[in-house]
Amino acid sequence: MIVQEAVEHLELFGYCLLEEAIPAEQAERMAERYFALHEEPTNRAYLQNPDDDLYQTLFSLLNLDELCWACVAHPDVLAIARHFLGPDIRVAEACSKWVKPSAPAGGVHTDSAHDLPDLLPDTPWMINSIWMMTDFTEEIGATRIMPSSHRLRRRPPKGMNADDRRLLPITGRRGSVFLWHGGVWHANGANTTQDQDRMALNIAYYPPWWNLAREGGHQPVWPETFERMPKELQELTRHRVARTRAEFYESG
Ligand SMILES: O=C(O)CCC(=O)C(=O)O
Ligand SMILES: [Fe+2]
Repeated sequence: MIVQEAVEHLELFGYCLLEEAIPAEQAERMAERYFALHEEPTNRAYLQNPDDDLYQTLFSLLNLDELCWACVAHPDVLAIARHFLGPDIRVAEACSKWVKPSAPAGGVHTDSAHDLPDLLPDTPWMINSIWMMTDFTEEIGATRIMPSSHRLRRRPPKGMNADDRRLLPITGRRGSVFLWHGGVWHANGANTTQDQDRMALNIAYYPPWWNLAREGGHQPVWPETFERMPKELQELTRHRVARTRAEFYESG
């Protein structure tokens, strides 16, 4: 899908899919690396919820892994995000999301909307993305999205389940990426397989007026990481360089 088509699809349906945006072999290497990083005891501090074994989010990936850098700065993804958020976009966090066999579905939600008004803003406040590091099938826990729900500008009704038939599983081959508007209703699907693991790379883009300190768990870019980054990645992350979360997010 070319960028213009993807932009139109996202505008209308709240999401778009870029198939095989990186080679499958590259995604396989990344998946392998992320499974290992999740198992590393020293990385436990960066897990969103260390008590949830079946659905794991590992923050601080920009520091822990250089393989994700090419995805974060992928030209087509940046062009789509900039269309909605303006030229000076910022990357808030890159994290990996492992859905293990037997993991239940997540709750249906909008993103980064917890302290926004009931009538959600007309202006997009976030474009989120997920890279499929393993093939995404319905059974493995592909993300489910309700098309066009961002146009309602409200949160999903209480009690809406991820298996609601109005939600569409976003499936594709490893190496594909999909993007969505923060206001679209979505959830991770259940992994109903016995032996297949779902691995995703999740990267969130925000406009310059967004307060990046609002999200719990996000980690800063370490100065030594920042120094090694290519210029374009520095442009995207220069607003949150610090050694610890406290130093940056809890100082003001
Ligand atoms: O893991 C998933 O499929 C969904 C993750 C999600 O809701 C998010 O990154 O905002
Ligand atoms: Fe989400």
